[in-house]
Amino acid sequence: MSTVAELPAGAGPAPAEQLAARWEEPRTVRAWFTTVDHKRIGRRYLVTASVFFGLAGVSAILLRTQLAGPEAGLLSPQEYNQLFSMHGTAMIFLFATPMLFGFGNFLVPLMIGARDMAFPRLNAFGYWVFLFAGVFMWASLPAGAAPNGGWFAYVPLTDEVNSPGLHLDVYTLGLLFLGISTTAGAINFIVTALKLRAPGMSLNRVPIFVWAIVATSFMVLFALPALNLDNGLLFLDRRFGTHFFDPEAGGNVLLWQHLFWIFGHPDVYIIVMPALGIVSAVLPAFCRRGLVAYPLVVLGVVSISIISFGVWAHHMFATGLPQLSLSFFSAASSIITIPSGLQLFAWLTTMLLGRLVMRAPLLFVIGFIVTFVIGGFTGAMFALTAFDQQVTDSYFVVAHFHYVLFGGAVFPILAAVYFWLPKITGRMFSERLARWAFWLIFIGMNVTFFPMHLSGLFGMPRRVYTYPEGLGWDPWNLLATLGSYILAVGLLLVVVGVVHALRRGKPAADDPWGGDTLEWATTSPPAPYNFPVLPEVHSLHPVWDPRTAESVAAGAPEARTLAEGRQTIRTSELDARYEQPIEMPESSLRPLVAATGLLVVFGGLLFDWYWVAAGGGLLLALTMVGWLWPPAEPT
Ligand code: HEM
Ligand SMILES: [Cu+2]
Repeated sequence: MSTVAELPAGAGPAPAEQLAARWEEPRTVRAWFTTVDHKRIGRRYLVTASVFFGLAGVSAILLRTQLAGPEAGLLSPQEYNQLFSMHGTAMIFLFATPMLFGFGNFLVPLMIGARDMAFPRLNAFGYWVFLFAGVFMWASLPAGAAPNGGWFAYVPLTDEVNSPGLHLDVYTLGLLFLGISTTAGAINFIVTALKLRAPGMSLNRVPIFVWAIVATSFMVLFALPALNLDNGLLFLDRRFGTHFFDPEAGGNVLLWQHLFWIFGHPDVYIIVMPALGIVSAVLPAFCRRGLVAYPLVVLGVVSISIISFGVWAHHMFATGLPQLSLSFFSAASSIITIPSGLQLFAWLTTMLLGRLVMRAPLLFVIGFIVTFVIGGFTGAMFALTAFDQQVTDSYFVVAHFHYVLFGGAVFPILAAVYFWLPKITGRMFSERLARWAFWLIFIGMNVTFFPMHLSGLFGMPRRVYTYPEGLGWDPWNLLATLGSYILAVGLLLVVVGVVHALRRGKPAADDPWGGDTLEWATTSPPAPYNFPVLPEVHSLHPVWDPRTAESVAAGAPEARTLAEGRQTIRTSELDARYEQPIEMPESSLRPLVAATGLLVVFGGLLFDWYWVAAGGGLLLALTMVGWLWPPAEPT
């Protein structure tokens, strides 16, 4: 395996200094607000999403404490409703996707050998919008006005008659606000991955993680409009008396559910897909071989992203759909196990054929495989309509989706935290702390969620703030609550491990795991310009290929050093043939100002201050004019 320390030397000191002058940011407060560096923005996504995870986790601990025994009085029904709704909404929208987008942000430009995302200012804008939308939603909780209709907010429960107050307006507006960030991020990923790949990185040499982020981004672009439409219509119904969801006036209640799940089912894969991409990135490094069946795995990724748009009604089996629809959606839902199984077998075979190096990231990947398979198994049970109708809205469902989401997202995310921590921070972590964290999380997770299968089969409905004694649910609930405490300790140990690494960690090598993708071909942490010389790619495993090191050695052409300006290379979409250098924007305050304008818009809408909202819109519009104004001719 090539060590990569010698890579920067190739450029010689002069270009490296020139590059630093063009890319480095001063350490000032202003620079903190104006940065467009994808690595800083990626880190911020990771930290912010982790904080939201913490808040949603504390909410969950409160829920579990309330449910530890029958007839407990820790939380009122109103508080319970807000807490479980915020827990679910935040875990899905404010943690899982932003966290994975954070890794995408940090890693995609590095993995494809570019100097930044295609639209760096849009990237910064996306982060600020995410931050503001998250604060917008969480701030409603201490105010007693948090969403309280569950994470999928079904009408008529959530219309203005049945749910007065601001609760659901925070939900609809908060998600519309956040959706702007997610959409911007998705467009940015797609353009970046299609146009900025290093010369020679043809589509069949794109790392699986990048494939996964791109597939996810396409899914976001097709799925999110359905959710936005839903929330827009509900906002109009509640605020302006339209009747989209009101059957008495010719509206349709099920319309909400259809639109929600046309978004909602693909969203499960929007969360899980990048996580699967993480697994495919981590495994090769610890199996000491490339991933088995790369083309099939890519095929799996792409076909999941398509099929998952055709299964949404499996969330609506209990609503009285016609028999033909039931059969269709039941069959379609079963089919999706094929591409998922394909990936599973590719990982297992990679492990069987490789030489396993048991380090913390691999442990989390194995934890993922075990839990995700259990979640997938109960999922296949739900695909059968008859079974679904027995357990719908019971704790069996809560058990199932936590196996899928905790198993399918949190374990891979933790694998990613440990795997890329050395690259992101330049520090190694304590393996011992990481192992303790793994075992506590793995055991805690199973002790929390496995018993819910049983309480569910014994008839316990979800979303109840308490239950009477003697229904056979008590021991399982107590066990689940104890499990959640173990889990919490394990998760805290992850935080301790990261802080410990930052304070005490040994400096990390450029490629501590022997990874095969280009982020390992630069320093840990990477310089602001990522690569002194943009590499040329000749295979699927560029870092294992000596030709990559040659391509950046002394004498590399100026066309790939680009030290003259703030530039990166544009290449063709399919074959990544060299097209031309493109100029990248400087840091700017406009993304933050534009996001602030949006915050004012949504705040104004929330409180009925429409003039304030209009003022925010004006600020946004003026900022955009300045943003899009053609730059002065270079001198
Ligand atoms: C950190 C450990 C976690 C614990 C202890 C936990 C616990 C809970 C509990 C007690 C409920 C409420 C059940 C009810 O009353 O019906 C719940 C609901 C939910 N959880 Fe979690 N959870 C955790 C992690 C996660 C994660 C990582 C995700 C997703 C990425 C997630 C997504 C959800 C969703 C979507 C709901 C449904 C909310 C609703 O009914 O509208 N949870 N969880
Ligand atoms: Cu689904």
